[in-house]
Amino acid sequence: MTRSGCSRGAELSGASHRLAPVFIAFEGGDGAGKTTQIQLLRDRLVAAGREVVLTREPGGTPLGQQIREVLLHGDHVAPRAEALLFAADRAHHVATVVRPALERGATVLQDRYMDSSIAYQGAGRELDPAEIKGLSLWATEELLPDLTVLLDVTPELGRARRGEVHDRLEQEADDFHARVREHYLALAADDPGRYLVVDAGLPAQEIAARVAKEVQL
Ligand code: T5A
Repeated sequence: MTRSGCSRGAELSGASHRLAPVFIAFEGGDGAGKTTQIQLLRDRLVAAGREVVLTREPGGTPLGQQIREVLLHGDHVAPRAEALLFAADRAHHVATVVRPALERGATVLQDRYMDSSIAYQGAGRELDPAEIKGLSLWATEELLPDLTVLLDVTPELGRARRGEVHDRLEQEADDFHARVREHYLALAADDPGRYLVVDAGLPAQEIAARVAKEVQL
């Protein structure tokens, strides 16, 4: 049990998902294909009769949409303020959307979660990743996903897929995105039982089949 009484959702200890995962986060660099994969998995889960909540960070709540606008499309935000705003979005999102969904037995598919902050603000902005992780753990009362699908994308492929319009984070140089990628891979290597790492350059249906197998569909 987590502190909020969710029946699943891994504890801080990082338990691996021996049961079918119900809180699944999708992570990866910009343009990795998260949105595509979440929709494919949602279709399979719904066909299997499961209630699915599809959500995202930043911006999974009305308050979060305002924070998203500031973070992605506003003027310069100092790095520590940026980290706090992502954490504030996460705290409100988990409290009002994610935990209630898990408590009623829904499967939550989430486009980005705390690993995005650890990789982008911790490694990308070169703040301390451990401090950024601590901030998100506090914000979420230590709710970890059962499974994190990491779509591993090179900065070059991500840039090629993103198209012309770039938000504040996407505009960062390739070395920023290279640090993000390396840190994501390090997070997965540290806790292999809770991650599925897939080459984002594979065909979408092949990735979807690997994810479905991991989710026991
Ligand atoms: N951020 C976020 C932080 O810095 N800290 C945080 O704590 C959090 C939560 C969010 C930004 O905020 C940052 C990270 C991000 O920079 P966003 O608008 O949510 O920005 O954007 P992204 O999450 O980066 O999502 P994108 O829409 O850019 O990419 P996706 O969802 O990963 O990719 P998707 O599925 O939209 O696909 C992109 C294109 O590639 C094609 C698709 O058809 C699409 O055209 N595609 C494939 N093509 C070939 N093969 C495949 N396998 C393909 N999969 C998808």
